[in-house]
Amino acid sequence: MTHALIVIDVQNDFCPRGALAVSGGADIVAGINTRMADADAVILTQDWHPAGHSSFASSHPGKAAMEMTEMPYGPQVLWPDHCIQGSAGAAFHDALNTDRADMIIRKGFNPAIDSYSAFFENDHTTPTGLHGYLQTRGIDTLTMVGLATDFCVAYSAEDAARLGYSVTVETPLCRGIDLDGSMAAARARMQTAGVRLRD
Ligand code: VGL
Ligand code: ZN
Repeated sequence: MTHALIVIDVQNDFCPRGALAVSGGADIVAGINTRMADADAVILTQDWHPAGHSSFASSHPGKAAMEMTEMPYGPQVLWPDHCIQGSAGAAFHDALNTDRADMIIRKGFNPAIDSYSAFFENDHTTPTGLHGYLQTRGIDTLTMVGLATDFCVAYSAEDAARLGYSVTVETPLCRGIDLDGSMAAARARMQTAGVRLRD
């Protein structure tokens, strides 16, 4: 068993005062740093959008943030502008121990497709490359923590379980957005996919 800790999107824009602040987002950072000690590998993900990204409400005239739209790949929540490449909001939280990371994987850089999951873009087809990286390192067991529980953490965990990894989400080291029941729905989907939720 070779075990990786996958730290999802612990970035300023998902923390208090950020553009898409997740309630309590900064409270998990110290615990995540501690959790790094017993992992064989630590991987960080970084939401990394070009300006004018298609997931931004500002790119859809007449639409407001948190409304839905239809994309060629299915329904999509429209977000406030966030995690713009190179911006302070896209940087990791200052207190996150980024030195411990073996790899940082960026996602959401394709202007036309959002990417919640660390494994596939939201078309569920375009790979990010993380699966290949984990396979070539012989990593088979994943612990996931970070932001947001009901979007990027959940999508990553579901994809990982479907790809055959043994996956645990440590919910005390995650925080969620909870938009229209998205937290309960995400928890149910993760469990159906075979993800272990450690509450
Ligand atoms: C996320 C919404 C948009 C996340 C990223 O990290 O959960 N949510 N982009
Ligand atoms: Zn995003």
